Amino acid sequence: MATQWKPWLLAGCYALLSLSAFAQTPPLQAEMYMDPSCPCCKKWAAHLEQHGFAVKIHHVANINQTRQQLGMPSQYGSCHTAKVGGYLIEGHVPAQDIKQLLLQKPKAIGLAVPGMVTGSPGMETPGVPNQPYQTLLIENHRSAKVFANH
Ligand SMILES: [Cu+2]
Repeated sequence: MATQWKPWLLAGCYALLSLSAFAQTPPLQAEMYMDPSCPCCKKWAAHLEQHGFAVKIHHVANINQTRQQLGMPSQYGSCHTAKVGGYLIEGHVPAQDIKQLLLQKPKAIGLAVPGMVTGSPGMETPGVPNQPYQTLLIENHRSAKVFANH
């Protein structure tokens, strides 16, 4: 039997289409691992949320161990590690760098801002001048290169 013309069905499809067209793009998902007592980690999570990320926080007792388990080389370590789009993001990496990474999709472990740099997102300290820093692209366990200068 031939499919009958069902205008109401078509109207329903258009309604769905226009709904999805006007809906906001889905937020970028970040899974973040941090020590619950880390205030600058929370500030970095807020920074990501301000830039359109949905952040799911996992509290861990030993972030060094978790970082190692996730696969971020410990020499690039900072206070928190996040998983975003198949990459690992270590430390106070600016949201714009993560978005750039997701656009470029290089073959890499992820990005890192090692240590705790004053002035990086979540590490802003009133009265203390911002330090210049670099976001590193961690290619593998032996090599890394500069991804962005800040
Ligand atoms: Cu920190």
